[in-house]
Amino acid sequence: MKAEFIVSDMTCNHCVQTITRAVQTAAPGARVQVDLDARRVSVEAAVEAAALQAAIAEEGYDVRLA
Ligand SMILES: [Cu+2]
Repeated sequence: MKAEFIVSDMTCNHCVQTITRAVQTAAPGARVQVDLDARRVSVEAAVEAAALQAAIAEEGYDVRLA
């Protein structure tokens, strides 16, 4: 499954690390690609997009499907 998210308050590499870790905890083995300038997170994982979105939101980020 592939999912694209916009994380509007992802502003620095610390955010990128936090979000990447949250996604990989929710979906072990997930492939995560981040475009910090576009505030975009692309994930390939065997987990539903809603679960990934919830994992990112739980870290305090404003996340929506792209
Ligand atoms: Cu940050």
